[in-house]
Amino acid sequence: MTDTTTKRLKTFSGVKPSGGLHLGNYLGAIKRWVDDQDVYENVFCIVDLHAITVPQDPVALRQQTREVAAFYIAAGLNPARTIVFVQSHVSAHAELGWVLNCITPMGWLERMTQFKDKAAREGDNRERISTGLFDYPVLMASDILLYDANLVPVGDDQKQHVELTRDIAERVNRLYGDILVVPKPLIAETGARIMGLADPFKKMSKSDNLPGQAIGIFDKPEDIRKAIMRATTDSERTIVFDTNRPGLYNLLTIYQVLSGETREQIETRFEGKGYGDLKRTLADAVLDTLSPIQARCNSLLNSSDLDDLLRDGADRARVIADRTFNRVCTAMGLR
Ligand code: AQP
Repeated sequence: MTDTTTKRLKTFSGVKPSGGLHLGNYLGAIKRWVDDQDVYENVFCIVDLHAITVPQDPVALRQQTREVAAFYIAAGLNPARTIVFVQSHVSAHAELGWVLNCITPMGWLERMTQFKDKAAREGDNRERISTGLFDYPVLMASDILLYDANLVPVGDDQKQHVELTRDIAERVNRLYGDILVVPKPLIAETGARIMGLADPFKKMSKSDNLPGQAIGIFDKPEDIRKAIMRATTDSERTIVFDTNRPGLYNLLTIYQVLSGETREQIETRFEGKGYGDLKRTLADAVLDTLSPIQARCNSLLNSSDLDDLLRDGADRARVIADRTFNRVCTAMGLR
């Protein structure tokens, strides 16, 4: 379907409140949403229904949901221009999710690498894996399709799920007429896959408990500095962007996204210098970025304004989502 209601392209994306936000979430997703905020018409969500695909403590989930929302706004999303809301507050997400379940073949979900990775972590204990974890890419398709999003700004790990969303939308359009906008993933050239600091072969992730692996957005400055100073590198001497040196490459990539400098400028800056210099400069850059955001977050978390903003965001999102859901229901004979 071609959307003619607005001149600006529409975006939709979200973050799961499944644990502490980390630098990868910020650099791979949220920072880019903020940077491009005026280019697109945006809807950004805290996807709490995705978080419950693995067990969550209710008190912690509520707190994490508010933290993600506060972080969006503290990082620079302007709720007057951009719709920010919590997924479970708009019932059409789950409703369209069910309808799309009935259209999506199991085989498509069995091919999703993120499910295979997460299921593999449980080993033989398949009883512990929820149906929701298997099925969550369909709910993600519902999230995106409800807002007629043209573009989905995500990190590299979500690309396959956006491709699945395209397949689902195309199938619906083939079966029921041209009723859904087919979206595309929007993935940054730099920073779309921030790796762990301790093990740079694994992506930085909320659910990874390896000490020093992730930089938590709300970590104390001394802990952030310590994690960076202890980051795994190698025994070579030059500081250059080399994908065969994954620890160094990752640190330089983080610095590149934060500083906005080119690779050439960065290599020149660190010519003749050692890892200690690079790590100290990087730690300063991370703290310079995160400290003011943390301060703004803390004041939002202590205010009821945040809850009012989320209520307003859900009211605005609901109008759009219900319209799309009704369009699908009508086309399928459910109205
Ligand atoms: N390491 C990363 N580098 C760049 N981008 C990343 N994203 C996640 N990790 C990195 C992007 O952040 C957005 C929100 O991710 P999510 O909360 O939906 O879940 P995820 O991708 O599964 O992230 P985590 O942190 O690894 O969560 P857990 O451990 O709970 O599964 C997405 O755009 C994602 O691409």
